[in-house]
Amino acid sequence: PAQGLGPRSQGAVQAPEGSPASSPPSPRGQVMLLGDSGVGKTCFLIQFKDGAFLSGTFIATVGIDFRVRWLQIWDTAGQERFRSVTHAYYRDAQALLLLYDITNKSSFDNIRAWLTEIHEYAQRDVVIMLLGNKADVSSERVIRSEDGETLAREYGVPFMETSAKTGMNVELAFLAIAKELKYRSLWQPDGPHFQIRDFVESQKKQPSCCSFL
Ligand SMILES: Nc1nc2c(ncn2[C@@H]2O[C@H](COP(=O)(O)OP(=O)(O)O)[C@@H](O)[C@H]2O)c(=O)[nH]1
Ligand SMILES: [Mg+2]
Repeated sequence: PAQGLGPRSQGAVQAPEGSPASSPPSPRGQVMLLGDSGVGKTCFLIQFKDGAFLSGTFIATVGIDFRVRWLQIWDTAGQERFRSVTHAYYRDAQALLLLYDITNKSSFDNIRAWLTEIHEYAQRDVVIMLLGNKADVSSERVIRSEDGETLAREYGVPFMETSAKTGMNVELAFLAIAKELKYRSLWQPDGPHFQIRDFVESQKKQPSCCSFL
């Protein structure tokens, strides 16, 4: 399994609205979490940062913003309605983690709208990863793993199912992004090759049961 970003030693930076504008400008890899309200974006970040899962809606309206090594990660909050993310945010992002909830069909159906928006406003070479979150709740699953895979293939983006609760594939998502951004920044014609989709496919874990539902 993938290891190595060591986020837990880093302090959190509280930023109202998760605004990138509140962070000092830097050459960091900027990573933004997107997806409908309730899909688990904030929990996903807290699991990565602290190794903890917080249930409930305590942080529903506040985004968090923190750094891990050279990644700067921010969360969108209160902007999850379609076309409500400030377009400047997209411009600054080098990578986007796009989440849906495998127990919520509309969050999955909205992924196409999110991708349309991303293609309109984000940097052309932005790294996108599609994540089907809450994979631990197999009893309430309404979106099959294959459906996520098919959609991801259609858009040419890597895909995994994740759980902000158990931590499944959470660190891997950031590790894959970090590797891809680093690879791009160091790219040389004869240099080593890195394919984010192959990396994710070779490292990702599957939910323990019922993924064929
Ligand atoms: N079972 C389970 N619940 C989750 C998971 N991720 C988030 N949740 C719950 O889903 C709700 C919304 O999570 P939150 O992070 O606030 O979503 P956000 O609006 O996208 O930031 C909360 O009640 C979380 O406890 C997960 O992976 N598994
Ligand atoms: Mg949130």
